[in-house]
Amino acid sequence: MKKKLAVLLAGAMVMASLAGCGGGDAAPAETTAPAAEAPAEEAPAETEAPAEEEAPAEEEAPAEEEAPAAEGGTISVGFAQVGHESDWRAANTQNYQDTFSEANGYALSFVDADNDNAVQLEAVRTFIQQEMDYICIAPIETAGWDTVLQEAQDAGIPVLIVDRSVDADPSLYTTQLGCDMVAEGETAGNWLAEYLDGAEAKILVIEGSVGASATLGRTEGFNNIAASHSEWEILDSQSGDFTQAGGQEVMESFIKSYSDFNVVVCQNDNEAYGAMDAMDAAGITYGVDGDVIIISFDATHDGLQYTLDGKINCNVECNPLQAAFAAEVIQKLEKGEAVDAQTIVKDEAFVAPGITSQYAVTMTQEVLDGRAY
Ligand code: GYE
Repeated sequence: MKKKLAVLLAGAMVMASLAGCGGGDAAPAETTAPAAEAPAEEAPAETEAPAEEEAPAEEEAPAEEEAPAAEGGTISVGFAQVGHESDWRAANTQNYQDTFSEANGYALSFVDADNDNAVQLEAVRTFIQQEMDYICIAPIETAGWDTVLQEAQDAGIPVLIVDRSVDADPSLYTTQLGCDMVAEGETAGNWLAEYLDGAEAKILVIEGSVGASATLGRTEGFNNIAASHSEWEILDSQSGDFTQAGGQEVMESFIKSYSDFNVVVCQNDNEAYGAMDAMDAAGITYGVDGDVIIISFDATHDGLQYTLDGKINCNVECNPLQAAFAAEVIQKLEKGEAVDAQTIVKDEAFVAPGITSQYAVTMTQEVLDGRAY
């Protein structure tokens, strides 16, 4: 089914939802942001904003299997993915491919941009030319999106900004969904403050890819907490590009430059694996029984295994299973329903056995067994 729909961006609905992941908890958030109205062939009569619900305790995440298009046709979706830099990304890609399957009524065109902005922009322009019904973009960087988003809007194609965010005017896209990266950074900082309990910290940060909202947000959040700890010193902060090789390389250079540090913050699990390799090679001990505290992000299966083993002290989750939320948005738009401007996929944090925290769940084998990615 190929239909050109007018995207109506006027009538602002004021609601954003906080969607649960992991365990599937979900609760509408208070956040207010203008939302795009559902595309419709004719202007819908003033759509009533859904009533702001009380936070339901246990709302299920949207079902993985979405019904095919209302009119029985196939819905074409172009997905411009960041790349394949991490385990998180591999799980996210797999989840989109499983959810936007032919069996579920979709024709998914998938482009792996290999962390190259130009390739990603080109992919989106190709999707516009191909008159996709919907375009999903997991933006490599926050900057540089205005022109192409305007082109998509002019072509009447709804755009979902997924996983990461952009700094473009929200009226240029239909919705954004993903984890709250600033909150993740703050969780890491709050946990460290609780764990150190006033002790000094000499901190090295292995950041993610330059200009990515995941990097900017996690850095900002951690720094928000560090700002109120004069006993903490951030010695250095360098990009490891969200890869294991990048994490290892940055850690090797940190080890050459700094002889006195006791905290390494890795902005994803793969970087943490590289950093651990570099510390192993240099004879530096880490984790609950070591000299260096390791904080990581993502909480993928292997990252949680290291947390359970006490090698990573604290691992802040970012759930990659987000495609069901995108499918839910598309199904609503297909039915002419209004959608939320933003969906925040909820995170948890996990700490090694022996640590108890108000900010994180203590790892157990059971938690690890429940982690599919
Ligand atoms: O943390 C990292 C991936 O954008 C949240 O990108 C995502 C990040 C994730 O490469 O592993």
